[in-house]
Amino acid sequence: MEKKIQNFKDSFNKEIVDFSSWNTLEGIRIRYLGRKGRIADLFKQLSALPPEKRRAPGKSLNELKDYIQSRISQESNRFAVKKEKKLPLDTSLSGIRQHTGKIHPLTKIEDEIKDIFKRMGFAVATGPEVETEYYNFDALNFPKDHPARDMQDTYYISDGVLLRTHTSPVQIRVMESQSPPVRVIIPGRVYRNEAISARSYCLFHQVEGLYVDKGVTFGNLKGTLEAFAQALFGEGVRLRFRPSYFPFTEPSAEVDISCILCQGRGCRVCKRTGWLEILGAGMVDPAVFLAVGYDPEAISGFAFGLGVDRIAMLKLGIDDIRLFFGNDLRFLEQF
Ligand code: 2NM
Repeated sequence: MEKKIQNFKDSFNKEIVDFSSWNTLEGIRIRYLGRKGRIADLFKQLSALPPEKRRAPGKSLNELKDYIQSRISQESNRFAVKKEKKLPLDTSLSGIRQHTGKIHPLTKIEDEIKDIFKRMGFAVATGPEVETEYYNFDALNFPKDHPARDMQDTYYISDGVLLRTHTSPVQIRVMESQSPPVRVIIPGRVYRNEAISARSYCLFHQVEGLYVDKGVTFGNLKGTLEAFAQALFGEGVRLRFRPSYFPFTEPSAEVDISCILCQGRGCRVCKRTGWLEILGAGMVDPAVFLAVGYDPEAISGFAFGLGVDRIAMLKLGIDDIRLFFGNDLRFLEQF
């Protein structure tokens, strides 16, 4: 019995030295340690011996089993390392794609708009998206019964606290904190309870501007907006001012640019008018200056507001505003 055990150990040692692949290592394991392998066979022979003769060979057999197990796991570890090191580089395999982050199309257009006004000397200010009714409406000369204040149209957080419907409250905050001259733009998210469709969403992005100083005129407003529109849409773009009404400006205007898709000839996007409405603007109402403690007899100013989402849709050829908020890479990767 002891002799058999020693013979198996010798033959095992010979086999384990020159195995050449996983298959033969696994073959060796099965041959020696398998359920019907040589070790199992020896255990069977052992149990055939009378109990008093089992002790010594039993001990040797268990030692052999442990030895074989540890040698096999040693070799299999070494073989795994060898395999890793020796694998040739397969240059025909496709690589592991690194997804690079991108700037969101809305952010891109907002950055372009900000850069143009910065070059004209405007500072950039921001403020809270959760506002008080005072900053969002009262200080901006919205009468108490104005439809925009309706519970149906504005998201109220609690009594007198709401999600801002425009970035104009930040203009109030800026004017409260400094005296003229003021030359500032305010980009940011705003919220309105609209029926959601391809053209309107419950949140969108604005850039509003404010310029207050001695002797600021409507002519200054026209020149500023024309320079802005030509920088954003190209030298050839023309502007059209239509009389309008806003509570915080008097006089007020809606501002159109000549259609950037058909150059004003008339197409589907401009609904055959040749014009696209992109801005609201006007001369700041004296009531707003009084609310922030400015003297409307001493200074004047203009203000304007534009929707970043709509301009981004026009410039990038996007036909559904909801795509901006879907967080869908198939859309976002295109810009
Ligand atoms: C617009 C259109 C016209 C505006 C006015 C003011 C303020 F604070 F000076 F009164 N902020 N924003 C304004 C004026 C905004 O957006 C379509």
